[in-house]
Amino acid sequence: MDFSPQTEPDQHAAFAQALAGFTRGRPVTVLCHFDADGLSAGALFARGLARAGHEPALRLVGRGEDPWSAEMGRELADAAPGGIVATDLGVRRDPLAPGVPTVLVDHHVPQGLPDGQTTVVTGYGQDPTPCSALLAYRCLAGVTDMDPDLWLAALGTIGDLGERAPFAELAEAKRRHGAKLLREATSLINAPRRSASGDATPALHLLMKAKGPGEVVSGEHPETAILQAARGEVKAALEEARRAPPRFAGQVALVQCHSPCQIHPLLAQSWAGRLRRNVVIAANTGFRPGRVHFAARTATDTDLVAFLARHAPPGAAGPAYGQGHRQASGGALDVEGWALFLGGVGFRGMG
Ligand SMILES: [Mn+2]
Repeated sequence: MDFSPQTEPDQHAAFAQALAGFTRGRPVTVLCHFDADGLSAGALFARGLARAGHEPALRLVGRGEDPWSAEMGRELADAAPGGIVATDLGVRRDPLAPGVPTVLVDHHVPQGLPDGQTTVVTGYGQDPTPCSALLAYRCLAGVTDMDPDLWLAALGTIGDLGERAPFAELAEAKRRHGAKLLREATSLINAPRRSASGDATPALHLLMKAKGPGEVVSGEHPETAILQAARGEVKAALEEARRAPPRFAGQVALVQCHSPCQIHPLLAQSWAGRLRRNVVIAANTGFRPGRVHFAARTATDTDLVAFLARHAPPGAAGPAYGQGHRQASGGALDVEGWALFLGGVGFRGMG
């Protein structure tokens, strides 16, 4: 794909121009991903657009939902918004809703580039690469006063890139609020995405209510207790899963768990830190009925995307199989496909 990285002035100009093309007098639909970066970006757009005189309508895109699905297309067409802002949800070629002016604000590898009615603001290719919340903050700061919401940009940045990410906005937020408070708020906002329900609605409500990170953690809003419970649930599930010893076939270490929580990436990550000569695969048979979800991580030179492509079970691997990058990949297979995969990797009589 022919793609050249955008500069910050490019991003400002693209966003301002797209916003000017929105139909006034109609609400603006804001679609966001459900991790700390996506939620913070969504809250930033909702707050900033309202301040700039628009009427934002937030729509969280939850676990298992595809913003480019036919269902979402119908929902957007029915809402007939004056414009759409979709953030932290990727960049693809097709329009989200034909005929509706749209801006995609994102930092993942673009899967295709749209034309015409869809504007792309992406951090992809920029060094250092800003996350979605930071892009949201910067885009809106060109349009309205965003200073009171700087902490939201920091939450998203810490969520995706860690508290040492080299951005002036993050440094300023740490100076104002302290790294510890921002870290704790980020951890709470990120908790629901791995819980059994996967429902991040309370996290988004809390980000819309709170005037700062102190209000996210204080407990003065009822959502905080819900987020704490989600975090506790995930922690307990991970601790339980970590007791199972890995099994080995050549270079591959396999850890299995059975949990409704999305703990397989955390489990793979934690074993990859200990088994530094192995490709670690953590499989979760309890996440979706009839499916085996797995995460692969490694500290070795093995390219996991190539490894998984080499071992793809014929006919069973869908589009979600083997995405990601060299050191972090994964997928989901049905039970038969999983048994084939395990056999191919060298585990006999399992599955
Ligand atoms: Mn992100």
